[in-house]
Amino acid sequence: MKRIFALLAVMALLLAACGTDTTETTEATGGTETTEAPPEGIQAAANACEVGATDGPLNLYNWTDYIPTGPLAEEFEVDDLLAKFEEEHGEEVTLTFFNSNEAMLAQIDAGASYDVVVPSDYMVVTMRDADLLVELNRAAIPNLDANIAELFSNPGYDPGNRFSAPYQWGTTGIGYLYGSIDDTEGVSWGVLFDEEMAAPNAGFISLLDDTRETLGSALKYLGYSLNTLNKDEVDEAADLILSTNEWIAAFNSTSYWTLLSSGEVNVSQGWNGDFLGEYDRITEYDADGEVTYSGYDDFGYAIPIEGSAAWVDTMAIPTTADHPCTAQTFINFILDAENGATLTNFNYYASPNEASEEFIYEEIIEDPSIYPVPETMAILEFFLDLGDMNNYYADAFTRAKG
Ligand code: N2P
Repeated sequence: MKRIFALLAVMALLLAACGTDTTETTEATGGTETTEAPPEGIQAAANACEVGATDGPLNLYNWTDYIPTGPLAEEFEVDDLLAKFEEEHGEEVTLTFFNSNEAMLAQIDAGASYDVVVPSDYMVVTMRDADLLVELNRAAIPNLDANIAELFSNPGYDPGNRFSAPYQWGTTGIGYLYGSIDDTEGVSWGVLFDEEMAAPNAGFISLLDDTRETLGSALKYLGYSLNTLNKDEVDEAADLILSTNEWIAAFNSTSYWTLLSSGEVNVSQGWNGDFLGEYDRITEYDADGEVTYSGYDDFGYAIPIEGSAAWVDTMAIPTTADHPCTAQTFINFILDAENGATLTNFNYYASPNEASEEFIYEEIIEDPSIYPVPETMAILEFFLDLGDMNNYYADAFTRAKG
């Protein structure tokens, strides 16, 4: 457990900084109480919800395969959390997947109604500043104050967790087939972005289809911040990605882990839990439960030496929600100690839920690809909301995809 405390100390510094960006997007926090009219509509409805209350079915909008349910929950031998919620609270859940923060934002912006969405840290800032999020009613979500590690209770992107509750946190890196890249001790982003280093795997490489992530990794490779507001640097990163069109197989955020395990790619940019969960899923056991084949023998995960991204994904209630009480009851349900552990035991992402730790599998807590060592944490950067530069990044990424 000692190792985790050292890691958390580094993480604390990173997280506290992750809202203090160079744009002016965070200034609204804290100054609203005295001047604003009493809340109306969805905010008033959310404020009136009592703990455990429901007001209709739950419409959940989440990243692909990011919550255990259906056949995948069975395969991973963990609780089906949606079925469990339905059973405990008597409300049906509809789950829809999205593939990037920006795709989710576009839907909410266009008025699509969801009760709970799962934005990453920087997107909480974007959505809050666009008045797209309901302020959480803490009385209806007691687990937010009771169970969340102190480190995650006052993050820079959302001081005091007023608009968001942390869901999982993780890193961005490279999943690879052993033997496909030379130096597995010091993997460089060059295996994706540099023509010569990528050559042995040409046609067997995938990149995320994600404005901030894909540009972010290219920026890191070039030695820049993944939050740079310098247009020349963003252009340079976009040009670099454009050049990879010669040797990559796909931009993919939704099934890259199976592309890797099935041999369609050898090297892939992606999120740690998606890779590690897949390596576990393909592990085989005999009748006595002994491992006969381990995915970890064939595949690895690395955070490149040039540095990379760390992120916190959160649960939030968009102002388009129809069922704010069910939404808050669901958030409280996910923040339960055992349910939070189920999430991590399925996702292979680290948990912000301190009360969950005793229920998380030992091998996950001990895995430095999931709970990184402090030296690794020190080369990670959180994404910040870019304010006026958001569109510039979006256009650059469109251009980069060719
Ligand atoms: C879901 C992974 C989502 C993590 N497959 C993105 N921050």
